[in-house]
Amino acid sequence: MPENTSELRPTHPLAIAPVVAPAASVDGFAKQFLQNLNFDQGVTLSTSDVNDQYLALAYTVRDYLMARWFDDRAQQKTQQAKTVCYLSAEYLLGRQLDNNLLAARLTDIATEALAQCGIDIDDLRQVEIEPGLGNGGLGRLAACFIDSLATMSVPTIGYGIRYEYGIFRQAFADGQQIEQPDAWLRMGSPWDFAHPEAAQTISFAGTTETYDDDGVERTRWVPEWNVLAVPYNMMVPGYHNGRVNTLRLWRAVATNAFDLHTFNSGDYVQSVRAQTFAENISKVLYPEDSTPQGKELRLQQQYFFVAASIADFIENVLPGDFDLEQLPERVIFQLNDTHPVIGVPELMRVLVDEKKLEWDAAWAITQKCFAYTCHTLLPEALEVWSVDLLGRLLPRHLEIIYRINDEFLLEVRERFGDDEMLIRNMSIIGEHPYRSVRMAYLATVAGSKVNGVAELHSQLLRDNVLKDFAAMWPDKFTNVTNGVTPRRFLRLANPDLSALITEALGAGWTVDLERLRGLEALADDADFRERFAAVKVSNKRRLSRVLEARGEDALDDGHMLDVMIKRLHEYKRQTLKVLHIVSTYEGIVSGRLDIADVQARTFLFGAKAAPGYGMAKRIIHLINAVGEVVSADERVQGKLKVLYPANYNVTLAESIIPAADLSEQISLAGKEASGTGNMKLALNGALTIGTDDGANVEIRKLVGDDNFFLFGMSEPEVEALWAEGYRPADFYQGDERLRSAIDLIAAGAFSGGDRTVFEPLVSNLLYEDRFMALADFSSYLDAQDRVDAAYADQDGWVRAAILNVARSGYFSSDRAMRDYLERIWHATPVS
Ligand code: 26W
Repeated sequence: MPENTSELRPTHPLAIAPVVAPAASVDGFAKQFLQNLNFDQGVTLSTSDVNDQYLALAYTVRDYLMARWFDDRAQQKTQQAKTVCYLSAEYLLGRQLDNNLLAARLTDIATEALAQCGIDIDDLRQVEIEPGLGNGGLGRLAACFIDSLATMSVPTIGYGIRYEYGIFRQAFADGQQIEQPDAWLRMGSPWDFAHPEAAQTISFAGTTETYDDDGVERTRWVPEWNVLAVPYNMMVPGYHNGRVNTLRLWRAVATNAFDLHTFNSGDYVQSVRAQTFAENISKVLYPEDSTPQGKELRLQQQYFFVAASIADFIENVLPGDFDLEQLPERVIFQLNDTHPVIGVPELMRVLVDEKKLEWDAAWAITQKCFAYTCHTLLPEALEVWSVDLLGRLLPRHLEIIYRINDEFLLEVRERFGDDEMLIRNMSIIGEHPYRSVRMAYLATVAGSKVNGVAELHSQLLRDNVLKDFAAMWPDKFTNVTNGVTPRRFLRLANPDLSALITEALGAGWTVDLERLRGLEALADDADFRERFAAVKVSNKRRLSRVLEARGEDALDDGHMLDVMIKRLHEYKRQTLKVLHIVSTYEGIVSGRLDIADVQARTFLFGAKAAPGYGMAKRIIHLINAVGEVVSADERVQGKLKVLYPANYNVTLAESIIPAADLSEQISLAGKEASGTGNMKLALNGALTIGTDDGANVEIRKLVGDDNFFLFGMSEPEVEALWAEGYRPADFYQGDERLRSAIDLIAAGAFSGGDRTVFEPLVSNLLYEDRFMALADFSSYLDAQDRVDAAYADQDGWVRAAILNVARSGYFSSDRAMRDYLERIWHATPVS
């Protein structure tokens, strides 16, 4: 990029003056909006359509945040403060407009200014397509974390991938999931800024060679091909503190996009092959959220964004003459699961091969610069890459990993002697079923800290998954229980409850959620309970309108809203929820249950299944099939209703969560690392029915046993039953309710009498049931009876709901960030 070499110096007063935000007034906003509509969007108000108006509105909100963004980015370059670089392959951001309006205190001004232009801001809200750059928990957590870090004025750069296609759009055909591409960029993306001038060249494949460098033997990588990584910056505004951090997402572009010679030879397809090949890297998000497919493109994606991010930070954030020995003082790279861990050998390559540091010095720096968060307990979710693939795509990195492993195993031998079994178990290189690199082990060896995302999860990491490493480095292991941002999931999603809380406690809770404790006393205040209950009813009405606008059924007044919203996975046990619905239905139609005693319920599901996950897709089919029959059967007199709106995402969650009465957190104990939906629902006054799994344990401890419906085996009980040999059929035989429910499904009651449709699902339950839904069934149904009884006492229920809100302040992502800052990052907010 040519330097600006002219001798000219800015003299015009405006060129010298600092950039100032437009006037934060209705007039100022209207002026800026119309200016953007006319000059940026190129239309007049009268000829503009809602998309033009939405884009112009977005540009206008950006303009108000821009000045602070410039300052914060300039300060980032000059400051001495440590920067948190959050490396995540996923960011489930949700819609940006309202969050940015709220952060910049512009919501009322914008609403009025647009109204004076004859525009209802709510019409523009609906236009925004949420950037679905994530699968589920991990991606949404990253979004909550960067929101908190901005609100807490912590210098942060979120690094990730700007997928052209995000998580697929889910639709149902005959109750079965079908996937459609998520072309989220088609109507424009007003919230990000391309910076091709800061593009990084990312290399792949090729070979390595050693050479003599003034008597020092060095290695260089001779790559075969490369692509350009072009950064797109998104604003991450803090709440009411004026800070604006940056989310820097990388897009892949071909270095030589077009081969004119090949084109002129008439082979048009060949001439652009490089382009399509390169752009494939950031084309689409992998829709798996637990079972890595080990695809080469996925590894390309991981290396692509991590290599670009490390180069960007060293070249564009650090001052030119920065002494890399001091790197750990200036940055912490947080690994959001193992997906970015290839960054470890990449930093080593940069420090040793390019910056010519000694290996040991480079390793010391690298270990201090990385920390690793594990988000799963499922062995199949732990990524491994074959040495064949890694060696072919990143030959130099494999060499570096081998050396890291050799030195690590030497340390193991020194500490624990020549215990070959231990060496084989701890080696970063696994031998079976094929030689592979165990990315979680690499992250653990390289990371300064390793944390789980809930107390139980972190304990299981220490005791099981990474026990040998915890024995070797007990101090390296810690826990930081997840959190969620109260700005999006309470202040924005539930404005009525927010107003009620602010009236009672003042507005400080939005950035200090522990203040919700002040509501405890009001749980005994009948008037407050009444107003709290009224808010829940109005939230249900709002959800009903959202569902009807989507052509779905509305909610029935008087129904308890029983919500299960999360990715579809067998360990989360949506099947157990279906067995409860079928058992209640069977009880009513068989007369086993007196319908008068049955609490009217609407069961609302939201869940996407990874496209390649067959059993998960069958469970989706079963939910829709059961829903169809149960909701339409006269005999249940409308007392049971099943709703399953398609394409569950952040925007839909923001409508469902404030309306929920009951939060289903029913995973098999020891399988859900934490959960975050559980926190959002409790914060919005839903009561939880759940197992002692993940963060449920901490929610139950804080809200109190009386305000939580616990059921099922504990993790040790699960281990014990598994060890003694689990026979699901025994539980089928042992429980008449369970048998009747399963027999109904097996008989084809929900598939037009066709027994074959759900046979695979039924036989899996009876003969395998890896996640023990049958073992926990009776305890679950007993707990559901307790729920019915509790809900019948509305005053008691509302009291418990208020206590859930009051005692959930701990689950703020601000608190989680404070834990990371103190215990892992050793970084501080800047004034
Ligand atoms: C395909 C590879 C893969 C494997 C695991 C992709 C994505 C993952 C993620 C780690 C899965 C995930 O989202 N885990 C969830 O992370 C949340 C945030 O910490 C937790 O609250 C959930 O319990 C956990 O399932």
